[in-house]
Amino acid sequence: MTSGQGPRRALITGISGQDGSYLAEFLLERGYQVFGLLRRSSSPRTERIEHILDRLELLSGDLLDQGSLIRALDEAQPHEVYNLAAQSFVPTSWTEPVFTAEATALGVMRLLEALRHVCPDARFYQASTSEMFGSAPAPQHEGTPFHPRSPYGVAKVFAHWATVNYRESYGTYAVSGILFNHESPRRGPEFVTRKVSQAVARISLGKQKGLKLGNLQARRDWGHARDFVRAMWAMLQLDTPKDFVIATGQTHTVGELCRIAFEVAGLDWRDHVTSDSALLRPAEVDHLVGDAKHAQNQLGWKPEITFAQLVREMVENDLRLESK
Ligand code: NAP
Ligand code: F7E
Repeated sequence: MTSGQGPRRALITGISGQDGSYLAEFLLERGYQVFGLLRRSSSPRTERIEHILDRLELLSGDLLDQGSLIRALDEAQPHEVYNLAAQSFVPTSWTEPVFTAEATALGVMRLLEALRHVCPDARFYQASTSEMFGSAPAPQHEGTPFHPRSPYGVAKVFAHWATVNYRESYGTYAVSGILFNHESPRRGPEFVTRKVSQAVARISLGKQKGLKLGNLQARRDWGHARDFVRAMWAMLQLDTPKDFVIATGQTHTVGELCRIAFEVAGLDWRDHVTSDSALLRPAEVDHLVGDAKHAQNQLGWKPEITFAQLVREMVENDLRLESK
C-alpha cells in the first residue's frame, strides 16, 4: 500500500509480543514499512520476530519514558500507530499494580500526548480488552458498562477512556479495539492456554507429571491472534474513528479447554489436571463472551479459525518443540 510518497508507515509498540509479531507480518504482507518499538533488556526479546527482523526497523523506547516515545514517532513519522505494549498478565497486576498502571495506563497517555505533538494526523489504535468488562453480564458488547476486576483491567479502562478523550478533545483518529482473549503458538507460557498446551506435550512425552491450574470454571471467549490482528488494521481504515468489540461469540470453560487439548494427544484431562487454590485470583472474571456484530457489519470482520483448530495448533506446536 502506498500514500503518494512511498509505502505507508506503521509503528507498532509491543512488536516483540504475541500480537505485535502477527500484526508486523500482516502489515509487511500489505507493503507497509514497519517500525517497532523495543525496550531495552539484558537479553534479546526478538524470538517471535526473528523470521522478519531484516524487514523491520526497530526503535529503542519504553512506554515509561516520554522522551523515547517522542523520538520514536519523530523518526518513524508513521501514518498508523498500533499501541500493543502493556504489562499484559493479569496476576502480575496484583503483585505489581503501580508498575502495571505506569505502563498499561499512563504509558498510553504518554504515547497519545507524544502523537498529538509529533504526528497529529497519524491514526492511533489502542489495545483495549474484555478485562474491562470484568463482572458485567454476558454477552458483552460496545455498550456494556465496564466493571474491571483487576489492576490490569482498571489500567486498561483508563487507557481506553484516554483514547476516547483524545479523539473528542483534539479530533485525533484514535480508536480502541476491545479484544477478547486471543491465543496462538506464540502465546506467553504463563497464560492458561499455553500453560495447558505445553503441559499436554510434556506429559505425553513423559517429561512432566500432572498439571496444577486455578479456576477451572472460568469462561473465556478464545480466538486466534492471527484472526484478531486483521481487525486492528481494519479499524484504522474506516472514514470515521470508532471502537469495536472483537470476539468469536463462543465461550468455553478452562476445564473444556483442558479436555480438548488433552484429547489432541489421546489423553483424558481428568487423569492429569488438579485445581490448586493457590492459583485462584483475588477477584475473578467469571464469564466472558463477546458480541462482535458491529465488527462483522462495519469492518467485514469475522474469525476464520475455530477454537478446536486453535487448540490443536498450539498442542501440535508444543509437541514439536518438546520433542526436539
Ligand atoms: P504480550 O505478548 O504480553 O506483549 C506485550 C508487549 O508489550 C511486549 O512486546 C512487551 O515487550 C511490551 N512491553 C511491555 N511493557 C512495555 C513498556 N514499558 N514499554 C514498551 N514495551 C513494553 O501481549 P499480547 O498478548 O501480544 O497483547 C498485546 C496487547 O493487547 C497488550 O496491550 C494486551 O494487554 C492487549 N490485549 C491482549 C489480549 C490477548 O488475549 N492477547 C486481549 C485483549 C487485549 P517485552 O518483550 O520487552 O516484554
Ligand atoms: O487466564 C484461568 C484464569 O491468564 C484465563 C490476557 O491476554 O486475556 C488475557 O487475560 C482464565 C482466567 O488470561 C490458570 O483464572 C485457571 O479466568 O490465560 P489467562 P486472562 O486473565 O483472561 C485478556 C483479554 C487480556 O487482556 C490479558 O492481557 O484462566 N486460569 N488456571 C488460569 N490462568 C492462568 N494464567 N494460569 C492458570 O494456572
